[in-house]
Amino acid sequence: MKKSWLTVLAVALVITLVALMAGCGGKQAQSDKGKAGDVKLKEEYKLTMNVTKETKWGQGAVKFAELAKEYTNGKVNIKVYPSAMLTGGDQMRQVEMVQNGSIDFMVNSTINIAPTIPEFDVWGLPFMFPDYKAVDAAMNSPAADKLFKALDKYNMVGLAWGENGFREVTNNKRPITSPDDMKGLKMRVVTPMYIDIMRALGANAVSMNWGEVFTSLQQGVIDGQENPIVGVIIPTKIYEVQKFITNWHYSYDALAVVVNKNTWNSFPPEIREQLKKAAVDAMKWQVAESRKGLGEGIEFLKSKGMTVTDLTPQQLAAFKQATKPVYDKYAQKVGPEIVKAFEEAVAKAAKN
Ligand code: X2X
Repeated sequence: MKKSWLTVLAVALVITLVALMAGCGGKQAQSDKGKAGDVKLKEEYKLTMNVTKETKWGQGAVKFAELAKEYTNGKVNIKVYPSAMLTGGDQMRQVEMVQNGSIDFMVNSTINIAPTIPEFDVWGLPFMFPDYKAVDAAMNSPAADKLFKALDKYNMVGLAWGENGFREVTNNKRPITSPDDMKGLKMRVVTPMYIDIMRALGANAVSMNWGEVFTSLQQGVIDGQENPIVGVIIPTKIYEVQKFITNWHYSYDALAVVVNKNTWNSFPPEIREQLKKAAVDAMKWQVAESRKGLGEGIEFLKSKGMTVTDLTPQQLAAFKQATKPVYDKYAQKVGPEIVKAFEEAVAKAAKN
């Protein structure tokens, strides 16, 4: 009698345990399924950028896609579309497409964003940043967050900052050491602020999509262009069609990883966190990469027959002075509060 009671008890215990375990497992499976069900993840998320995957910018975008996949355990699959191919090469339209959700993500230069969101011109204001220290101070300060707040009004979310780099000027006519040397040169630029800068220096500004630049330089339709050395000029072989380069650091070009707000809101918090981390980690790597090998890069350009010109502080001052009215004009468009926050970050960096 005693024995059978014990047996019944043991059997009941086992049944209870099995039921409990099954219950737990069931719940676990259910919650996993629930998550996947809520997410309604797309098979593929589109990411646009203006350049090829060989550029430092392009490598950063590829890295972001890789880390996004890794950190979300394969749930978020981002496909990188280079050379503004989703907008038929129209580099400025990429912003509009991310804004309206036709494209989910972009890793874009602030230059291409500024015509839509004027605040973004703050990065490129002529001679705003003397060096990387000043750039980093601004990038890691609440000043930069103000720009991501501006994105919100345009149905987009900013995830991280990257770097296209300091833009240096190349041309086929002569070495540039003073604003006078710029007179009459047909210079390809992208946006109104850069057109104004080139005009202030006496150059003939031509607005043109990046995709047409190499051939236009080759055919002599334009005399020159401006872009970062390590990030763009070397990987896109601009040295093959340009003879002179001047390191004038006249304008800094940041990159932003941006996502359409509806796409962003469709992700559960856990995935948002993972994607944010993927963007921050990828861009940290990208910024370091785009600063590597400048010395060797300059030697390489020389070996390819380019004349490389460095400027004295006095020579630089002449360019700064000539472009000051453009700085003031676009500081107004950016908005005094953001410009002040950036200037303060730069000033603080100079003191440290
Ligand atoms: O068009 C350019 O010069 C480039 C590649 O730097 C940008 O997209 C801003």
